[in-house]
Amino acid sequence: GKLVIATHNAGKLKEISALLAPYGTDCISAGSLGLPEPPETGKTFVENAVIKARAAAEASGLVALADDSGLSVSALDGRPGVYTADWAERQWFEGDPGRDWYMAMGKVEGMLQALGPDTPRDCWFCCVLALAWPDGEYLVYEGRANGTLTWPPRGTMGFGYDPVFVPVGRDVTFAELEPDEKKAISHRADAFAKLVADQFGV
Ligand code: ITT
Repeated sequence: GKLVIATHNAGKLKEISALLAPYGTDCISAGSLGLPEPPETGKTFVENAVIKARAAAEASGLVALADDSGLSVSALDGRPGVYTADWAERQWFEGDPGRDWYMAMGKVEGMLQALGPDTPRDCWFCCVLALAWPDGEYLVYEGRANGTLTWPPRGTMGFGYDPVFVPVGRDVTFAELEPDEKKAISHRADAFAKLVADQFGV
C-alpha cells in the first residue's frame, strides 16, 4: 500500500526515499498531499515523531512515517537536541536559509568555544522514526550516529548540520560523503535498519 512520508524537510525526504527504495514502497510526501504541519510540542524526539506521524495518518487515512531528529552536543548537555531545527529557523528566520544554517552551526560552535579550548567536541545525531496507522496505532524506531563537531563547516552534500559533523572513524564530514556513504552510517540509516527488520523482516 501507500506510505505517506510526513516531513516537510527536503533533505530528509530525499534520504528517506533512498532508504525505502529497495522495498518497493509507494511513497507520497505530506507536502504533495497538502497536509498541514502539526505543532511540534513534544519535549522528546519520540513525542514529536509520534505527533507528526499520527497527524499525517489521521488526515490522509493512510499509513504515515515521520522522522524527528537533531544534533546533541555532550558538553552542552545534549543541546540543541529536539530544538535543533528551532535554533536555525526561529532565531534567524529572515534571510536566506543557507545563511540561517551557517549561523545556527556557528552558534553551537560559539557555545563550545566559550567553554574553553579543552572542551570535548563529542556529539551525536539522533533520529526517531514513527510509523502510524489511521486508527492511531504507532511504532517507533530510534537511531544514533556518534561523532565530533568540527569548525569551519566543510562539504556541500546532505543538509542541516552535516558540514560540521565528523562521524566516528572518519575524517570527513557528513557533507563531504556521497549520499550512498552517508546512507550506510547515518542515524537515519540506524533507525531504518530497525524499522525494516521489524516491518519487512530483513
Ligand atoms: P519535519 O519536522 O517536517 O520532518 P524539520 O526540519 O522541522 O522537518 P525536525 O523537527 O526533526 O525536522 O528537526 C531536525 C533538525 O535536525 C533539522 O533542522 C535538521 O536540519 C537537523 N538534522 C536532522 N537530521 C540531519 C542530518 O542527517 N544531517 C544534518 N542535519 C540533520
